[in-house]
Amino acid sequence: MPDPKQPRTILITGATSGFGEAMARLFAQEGWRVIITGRRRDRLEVLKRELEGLHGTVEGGAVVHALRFDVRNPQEVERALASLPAEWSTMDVLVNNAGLAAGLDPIQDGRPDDWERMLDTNVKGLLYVSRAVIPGMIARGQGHIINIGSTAGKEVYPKGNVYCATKHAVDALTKGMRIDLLPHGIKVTQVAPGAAETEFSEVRFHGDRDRAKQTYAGFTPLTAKDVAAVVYFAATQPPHVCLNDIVVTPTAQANSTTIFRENV
Ligand code: NDP
Ligand code: 8X3
Repeated sequence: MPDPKQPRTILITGATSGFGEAMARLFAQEGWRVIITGRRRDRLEVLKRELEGLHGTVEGGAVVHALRFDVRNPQEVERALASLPAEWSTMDVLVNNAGLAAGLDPIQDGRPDDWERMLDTNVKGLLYVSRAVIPGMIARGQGHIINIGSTAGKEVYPKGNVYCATKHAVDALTKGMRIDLLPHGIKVTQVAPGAAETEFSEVRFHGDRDRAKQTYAGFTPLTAKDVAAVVYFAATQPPHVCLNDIVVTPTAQANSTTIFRENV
């Protein structure tokens, strides 16, 4: 059971933008020790400096530790996590957030390199990071894994094919992890957001900002802060409470395929 007097430690994958960055800001503000990760070293360094400037240190130690790695590379993942100083290596919470969509095409027109990026990041990357973190949680007899799924993991939408498949996999892996980790006192939660305006659509449309903007035309999407608040809520329940699965959408969105857009 976590000692309520000790600051808690969270590792967030994909903290260089969007949900992960908003989570890093919120957890640091609330006094957590935050391990931020991603591939873009410059962004990690800027965020670490900013959060330490805002929140100083926790009990004489730094409030943020930055780790650069690509979740798709199992050796990089292992090396990065093994490099953590002892005081950072006892994570209370892991958020598997790093992920992306690449392309929005009918299956017959999909690009295999897009498929590989999505499968390698959203499914295999989540597994590699979890595999590196879970043994420590088992040894400590406690921990919490929060997987960022999607409404795309609940229902498939037109042209969503492979992205939806990866998020259905996250849904299944979350359930499987919860069963397997039950005897070890480890909580496993899925947070499954609907449409949220981050860098997600710019990445999906290979940098086409105008097309990305159209994704959110005529309704108010979720913000990264909205999703961070839900993750924080899940992470701060009492030890005997596990939120298994949280679907959060904009008010204008009913499910993966139904968004009410005004004047569009
Ligand atoms: P962003 O594009 O803003 O952020 C994605 C993050 O993932 C970045 O920090 C990026 O960091 C990181 N990332 C991507 N690929 C890798 C990789 N190979 N290795 C390490 N880190 C990686 O998108 P969001 O914040 O919106 O997305 C976060 C998660 O939420 C994703 O899993 C996404 O599928 C999911 N989601 C998004 C929704 C939305 O509408 N926005 C809705 C539902 C779920 P870097 O490039 O520095 O490596
Ligand atoms: C992101 C939400 O609807 O673009 O997972 O797939 S959606």
